[in-house]
Amino acid sequence: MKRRRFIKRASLAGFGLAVSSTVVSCVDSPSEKNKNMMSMTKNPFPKAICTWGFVNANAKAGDALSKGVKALDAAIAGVAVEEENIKNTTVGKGGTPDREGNVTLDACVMDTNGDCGAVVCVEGFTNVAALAKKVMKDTPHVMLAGKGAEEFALAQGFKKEELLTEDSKKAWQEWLKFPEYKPLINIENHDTIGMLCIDNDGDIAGACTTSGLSYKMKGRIGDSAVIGAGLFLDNDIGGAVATGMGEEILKTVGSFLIVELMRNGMSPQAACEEAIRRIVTKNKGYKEFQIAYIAINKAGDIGAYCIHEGFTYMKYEDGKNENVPSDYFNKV
Ligand code: SD4
Repeated sequence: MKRRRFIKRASLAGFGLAVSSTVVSCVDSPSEKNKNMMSMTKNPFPKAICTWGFVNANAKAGDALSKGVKALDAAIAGVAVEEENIKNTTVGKGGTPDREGNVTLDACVMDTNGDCGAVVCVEGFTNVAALAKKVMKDTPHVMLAGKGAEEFALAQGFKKEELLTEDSKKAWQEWLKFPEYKPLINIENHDTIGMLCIDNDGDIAGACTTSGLSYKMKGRIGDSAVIGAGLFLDNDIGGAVATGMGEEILKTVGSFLIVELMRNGMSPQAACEEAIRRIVTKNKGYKEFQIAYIAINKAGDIGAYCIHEGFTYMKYEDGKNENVPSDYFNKV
C-alpha cells in the first residue's frame, strides 16, 4: 500500500471517522478511489438498469453480473434477450420495418474505458449490440452503417436471418392502407432497450439497441446508436440511456448532457429532469411524443424521468429485479 494512502486510512480508523468520497479523492486516482471505497464499505454492486419493463433482459444482465461477468458483456447479454424476442416489435428480430418493409436496426455499446462501437441501418442480423462491440474491438472505427456493417457482420461469423416476421409483415401491410407516420407514445410498455450495468468492480458500461421508430423513412437513423444521444457514460461519473422520439434526443445530445450534469454535481434524478426540461421548453409539440431517460451514477444512485406517464424501467439491485414507474413531466 502506498505510504500516503496508508497514513490516510490509519488516521481515519484512529479517529473513527466515516469515510467520505471527498476525503478519498484528495489523494487517489478515480480507479484507486473506487477500490478503496469498496474495500471500506459494503459493496453496493452489481446493479443493472434498463428502459421499460424488460424483466428477462435485466434479470439476464443482473445474473451475469452477480456471477462476475464484466459490465459490458453483461449489458450485451441482457439486451440480446430482447433482440431475439420476436414478440418485441421495437428491437431486433420481429422489429417493425420502415415504410418500405425493411427491418433496419441501430445499436451501440460503450465500455468502462470510454471505448465505443455502433452500427446503424443494419438489415438481416439480430444481435446488433454484439456487432457494435465487434466494431469497437476489431476495427479502427466507432460506427459502421448499412452494407458495410452487414459485410463486417458476415465476416465476423454473425448469422444472416430474415428479421421481418409474419406478424410484423401483416401489421405493415395494414399500415400501408392508411400510411400515416405517427410514432406512438408508449408502445405497451416496451420499446428501445437501453441498459447500464455496474459490475462487481464498480465499473460502468452500457448498450442500446432498437429497430427505431415504426414506419420511418428508408435510411432514417435515430438516437439509439449515436454515442452521446442514445447512450453515454463516463466510468468516473455515471451513465445515461434514452428511449423515445430519437430526433429530439439527438438535437439535445441527451445522454451526454445528463452525464455532464452529474459531473457538475447533479443527482441522476435531477439530471434526467433537466434533460427533459430542455426538450419541453424548446419544442411546444412535446404532447405528441414521448422521451424517457434513465441514469445511474458512480455510487449507484438511479434516476429516471420522461415526458408522459407510462414509462417504467427495470432495476436489478441487491439481487432483486424490479419494475419501477418513472416520474413524468406532463401532469396536466
Ligand atoms: C429511435 N429512440 O429510433 C428510438 C426509438 C425509441 O421509443 O426508443 N422509441 O428514435
